[in-house]
Amino acid sequence: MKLSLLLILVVFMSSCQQKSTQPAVITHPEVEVPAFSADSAYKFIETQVAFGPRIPNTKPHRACAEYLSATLQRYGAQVENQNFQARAFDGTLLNGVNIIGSFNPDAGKRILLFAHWDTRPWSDHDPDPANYDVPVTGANDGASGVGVLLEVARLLGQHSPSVGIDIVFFDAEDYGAPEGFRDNDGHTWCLGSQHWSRNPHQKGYKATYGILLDMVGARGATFYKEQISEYYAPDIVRKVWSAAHKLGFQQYFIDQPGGSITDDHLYVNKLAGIPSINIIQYNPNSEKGFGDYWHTVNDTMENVDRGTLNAVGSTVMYIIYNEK
Ligand code: AHN
Ligand code: ZN
Repeated sequence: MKLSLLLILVVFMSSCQQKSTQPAVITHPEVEVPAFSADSAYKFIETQVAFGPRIPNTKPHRACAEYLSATLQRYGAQVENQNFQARAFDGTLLNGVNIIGSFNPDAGKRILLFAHWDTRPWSDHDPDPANYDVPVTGANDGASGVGVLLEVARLLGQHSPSVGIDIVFFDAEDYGAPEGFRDNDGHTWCLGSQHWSRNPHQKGYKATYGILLDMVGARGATFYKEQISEYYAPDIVRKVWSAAHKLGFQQYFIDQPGGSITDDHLYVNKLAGIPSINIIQYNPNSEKGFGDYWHTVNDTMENVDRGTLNAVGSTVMYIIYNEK
């Protein structure tokens, strides 16, 4: 009798003690973020490059569009191909297609992720003028952003996030007038995003915010805080850069102001009214700003690095799966 009483007392006391060591505040457990595969993203980039330059009005362009929309569909997205025509700076009528893949189409809260999928018809920043008429291969400028987002799409198909996600691949971003062209009004770039921002795929389409990925795969790339992003969506810039730092990617995501770059996010901000940021390789302290390969014949697979893809892809995944 005495012994059992003692036992009960000991058990009672130890259970009390255990309780008192529990934290007073219940901390939220970390959410599960599916692992981004840089290998997979790399392959998505290779596949795009293998079509040849993705220049509007060409066969490789049409074949790649088919591939992108079929791949989004395969991963469970609701896909819409938005065909449009736009007049280029030189008078060419471009037949473009914006490709939209929606996950959780009925969710009210939506995040927009976008990248351009076309490639530039000219290497007009090549050090050798003989290469000016050579199309850009666009491993980084074009295929990298799309490659990262296709890998995100693959993971979204396997693990549904709490929010809705719309992935948009914009066409005809890179058909802009070369420097010094007579009619260069600065709005000759981003023709696909200009069209979509004026005519979204759904009437009154809104997203809480948007993230543009442009040139996110080069070896040694750095991402400074782009200034149009800082103007329209400073809290999204802060959120993305601090997520990247938390994940250990501070050598890629630099906590300093970058350039002010006319890109697809400008029109998504200005015309569609969706606060959007641009993760883009642009170093304001370097002579060219963009990477050395930019708009040259060297924008090839040799320049693409899995470490950079991983930094960007893992950061985007972290952002998506931490949204409620
Ligand atoms: C301008 O050079 C005006 N904008 C750069 C946007 C761009 C071109 N991104 C990739 N290629
Ligand atoms: Zn370009």
